[in-house]
Amino acid sequence: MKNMKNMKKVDIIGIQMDLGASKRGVNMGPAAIRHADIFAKLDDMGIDWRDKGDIIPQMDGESKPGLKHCGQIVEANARLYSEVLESLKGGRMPIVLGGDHSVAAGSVPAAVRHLGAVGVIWIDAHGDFNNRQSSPSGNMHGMPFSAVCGCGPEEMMPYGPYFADPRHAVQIGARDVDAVERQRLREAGVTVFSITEIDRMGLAHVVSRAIEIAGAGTQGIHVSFDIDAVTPDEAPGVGTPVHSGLTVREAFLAMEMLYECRQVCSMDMVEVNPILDIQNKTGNLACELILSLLGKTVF
Ligand SMILES: [Mn+2]
Repeated sequence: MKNMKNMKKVDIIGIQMDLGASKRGVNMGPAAIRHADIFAKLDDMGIDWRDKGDIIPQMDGESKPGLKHCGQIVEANARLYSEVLESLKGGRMPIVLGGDHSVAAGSVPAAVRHLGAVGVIWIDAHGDFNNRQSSPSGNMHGMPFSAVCGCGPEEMMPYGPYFADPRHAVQIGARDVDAVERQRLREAGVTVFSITEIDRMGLAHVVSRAIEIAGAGTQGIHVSFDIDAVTPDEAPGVGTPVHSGLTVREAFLAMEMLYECRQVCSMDMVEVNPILDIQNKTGNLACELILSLLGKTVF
């Protein structure tokens, strides 16, 4: 493993993407997280941060059958890929503010390109493991986990074979997964800790297993956090809410354990939708979870 101990240099990269989702509004997610005073709080923690601004998708682009807004998503993700790669090369930890979850198809391959083998921990109510054929909607935010694991759609990964190995890919918090998607996750060899396993084994046990699976034999762990993993009573600003999710404390515990493992190389915080939120409750929570992953503790 490359030395990621005390990595206190952080780059914030926003991407105003909402073309992968069915509802508009997550393009304002980066602003919501910034308005939660993320930079003042990073200063308080003594973290050296840079704000690399927001990537804004182009106005027009191609759609393909089964891949809505494919052209714009792939083009914006290519810019995200370059930014994430540049940060990693400079020894800085990229934190990507989405945007819908399709942006992970730009960030994860950059981490793989830079570090070689990278484990992925995907914290989400959904599987995000569809491809063009299996997706019922054609919404590309339901496909990035599949894409970064090399299971398609190929259009989302134009950078070269910078895939995460599904044997080091872990899903945490699933509670709304299509039947075909479930089959695809199994066949790919992704480890899934659904909300039921979390209930049975406890979040701490699940996360320590996830760190073992994603971290053993890899050069780093990419954490992709979809805020809809958290129960919608606590995170109402999401486009695809699913009842009975992670509690806020479970989400913080996951972040604290991921900080302590010292293997996290990069992170996405996605799907904050300010239009659907209540007084930026979800934006504030997303901000605090990022800080927790960077080492903010309660005591
Ligand atoms: Mn997602």
